[in-house]
Amino acid sequence: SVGVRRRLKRFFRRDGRALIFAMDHGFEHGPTDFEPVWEHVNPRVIVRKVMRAGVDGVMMLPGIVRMAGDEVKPDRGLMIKLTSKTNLRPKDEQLLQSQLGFVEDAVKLGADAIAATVYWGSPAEDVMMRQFAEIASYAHDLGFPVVQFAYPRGPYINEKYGKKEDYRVVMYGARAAAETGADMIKTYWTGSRETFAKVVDAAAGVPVLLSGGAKTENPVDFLKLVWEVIEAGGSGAVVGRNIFQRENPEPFIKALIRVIHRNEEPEEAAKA
Ligand code: FBP
Repeated sequence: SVGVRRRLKRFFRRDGRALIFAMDHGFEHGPTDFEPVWEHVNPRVIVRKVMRAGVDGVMMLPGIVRMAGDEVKPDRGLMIKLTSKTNLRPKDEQLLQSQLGFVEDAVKLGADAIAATVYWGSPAEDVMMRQFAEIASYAHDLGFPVVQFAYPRGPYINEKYGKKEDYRVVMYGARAAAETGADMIKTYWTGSRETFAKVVDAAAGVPVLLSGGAKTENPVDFLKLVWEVIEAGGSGAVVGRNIFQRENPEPFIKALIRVIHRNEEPEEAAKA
C-alpha cells in the first residue's frame, strides 16, 4: 500500500541505503552488553549521540521507546520490534523469540515500521512464523511496513550446515522472509561479498541489511565488512554493539555513513 511504501522510505536515503542503530541488547543479551561503556546503559545518552552523528533510523523494543523515544528526531525512521527473549532462559528455549508487544502499541509509540524475529530452522520456527504472520497482517492492514530479522538458528542448522552463517541457510532465511511478506530483511554476514550477493538475489528486491554482530577490535575491520555488504548489493546495516560499545561512537558512525552513503573506501572513511 502507499502507507507501507511511504513509511519504508523514512529509513532510506535517496540511494536506497540506510544505517540503523539497534538497541534491544539490555533485554536480549542483558545489561552486561553495556559494560564496555557503561554510560550507554542509559538509552537517552546513546540515542542522543547517534542522532547527532546522523544515523538514518533506530530499532528498539517498545520499553526502550518509552524511555528514550523523545530523543529520536522526528525525521529519522523508528523501527519497533515486537519479539524478543532473554539470555536468562535455558539455552534450548532461547531458540524462541516471544511476542512482547502488539502492533497497536508500536503504532501508538510512533513506529514507522514493525519488526519481528524468525529463527528459521529452529524447533520453535512454527511459533515464530505464526507470530510474524499475525504481526505482518495487522501492520500491513494499517499501512505499516514489517521488518523481519531472518536468522537461521538451532541444532538442525548446525548439524546440517556446520554454522548458522553458511550462505545456503542465510539465503534460505532471506528468501523465506521475502515470501512471508517482509518489506525489509536483516540477517547475518555470510563471510564474503559473493555469498552475500546471493542472499540479496534470493530476497528478490526486498532490501537486505546486515545484522551488525559483536564489536570488532579494529574499527576498520567493521567498516570493511559493511563495505562488502554494500558492494554485494546490500541496503545497509543495523548496528548495535559496534556503536554503543565504542568509547567514542560519533566519528565511527560518521565513517559508517561515508562507507554506506558515499561509497568511500573503509580506510579513507576511517581517516576523515
Ligand atoms: P548487534 O549489531 O549488536 O549485533 O545488534 C544487532 C542484533 O540483531 C540486536 O538487535 C540483537 O540484540 C542482537 O543482534 C542479537 O544477537 P544474537 O541473537 O546473535 O545474540
